[in-house]
Amino acid sequence: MQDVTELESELLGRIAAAGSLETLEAERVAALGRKGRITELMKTLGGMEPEARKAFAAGLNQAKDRITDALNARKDGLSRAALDARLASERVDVTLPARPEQAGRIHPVSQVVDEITEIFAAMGFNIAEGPDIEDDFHNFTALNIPPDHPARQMHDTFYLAEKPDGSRPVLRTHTSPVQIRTMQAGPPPHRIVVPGRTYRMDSDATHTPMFHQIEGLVIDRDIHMGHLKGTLEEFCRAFFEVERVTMRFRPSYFPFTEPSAEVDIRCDRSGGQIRIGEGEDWLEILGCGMVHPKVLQAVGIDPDQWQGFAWGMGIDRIAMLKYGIPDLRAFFDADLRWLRHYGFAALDLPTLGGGLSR
Ligand code: 2NL
Repeated sequence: MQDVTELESELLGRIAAAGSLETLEAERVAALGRKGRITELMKTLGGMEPEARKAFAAGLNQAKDRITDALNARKDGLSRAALDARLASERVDVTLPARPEQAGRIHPVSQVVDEITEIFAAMGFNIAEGPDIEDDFHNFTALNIPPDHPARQMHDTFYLAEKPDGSRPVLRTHTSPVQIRTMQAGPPPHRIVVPGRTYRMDSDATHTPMFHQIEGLVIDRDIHMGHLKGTLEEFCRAFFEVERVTMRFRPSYFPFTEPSAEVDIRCDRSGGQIRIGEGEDWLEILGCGMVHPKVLQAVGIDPDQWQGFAWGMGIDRIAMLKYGIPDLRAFFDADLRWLRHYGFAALDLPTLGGGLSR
């Protein structure tokens, strides 16, 4: 029978020499596995005289413990070395400039969202976001949209599968549910802008089933339409990058505002392109109004103490207008040639000081 001390030093030598986790595992199986060399010696204990067995078992167990310790220590060392090697191979110098031919471009929709949020952030608004999948209360009921309103019809709204409680989630048809959630989450005053994706069952040359909206909401004491007009006028000047814009408020109707208005700005359409702030024509850019008392009541705000105004605009059409993009559907084709042409440089973030679209 092989001397245990001799076997131990042989096995320890093999463990120390194992150069990878795979060969180390093979050494473990060869020593301690079911047919391993230590295990085979253990099996001979049964046939020994009691005295001899006691002494041999003690030595064998100690050898086994030392081999187990050596295996674990070697495994730690090899794992650490493997991790170090992987980290070294994955090392990237993030300070290197991007290669221009590989740099991505900012989509015009993202650019316009960045511009608009920059303008309102500078006026003291917070930016709020919320889920694309909404429930009936946040998308409709809280906004004073009654059960028989056309917007709730199956052919206008994307309904998801019925839940166990019988309710049906919807893809939000506007970003207003985010304002509802914000008003539920904390007390007034509120000043927020909400950009995001919205969904309606509509698809033709000028409508896509997913489109982008940005809405704004102000709730405070003694808020009136003068605040609404001043805020939107300031926004238009900044967004269209002109000295003055002439605005026109036309009476309109939304279930969630009273009174409601649509806003047009002066423009010139002669010469095949639209110029903002001059000329004889009008361009509709957004809808707005004073928040309906029923909407305030739905979120537990007392309309006798607090008032507010809100507005909403479509981003996609405004982006086409501002940047002279002719075809809406190309927005969502992910065509790299289109993005290279109409996209914006990734690090040129729009700022009021540095210029929005330069
Ligand atoms: C449009 C018109 C509008 C609102 C959106 C709103 C939200 C709350 C309460 C009251 Cl929580 N109003 N949003 C108000 C007026 C118009 O959007 O033409 N959007 C594309």
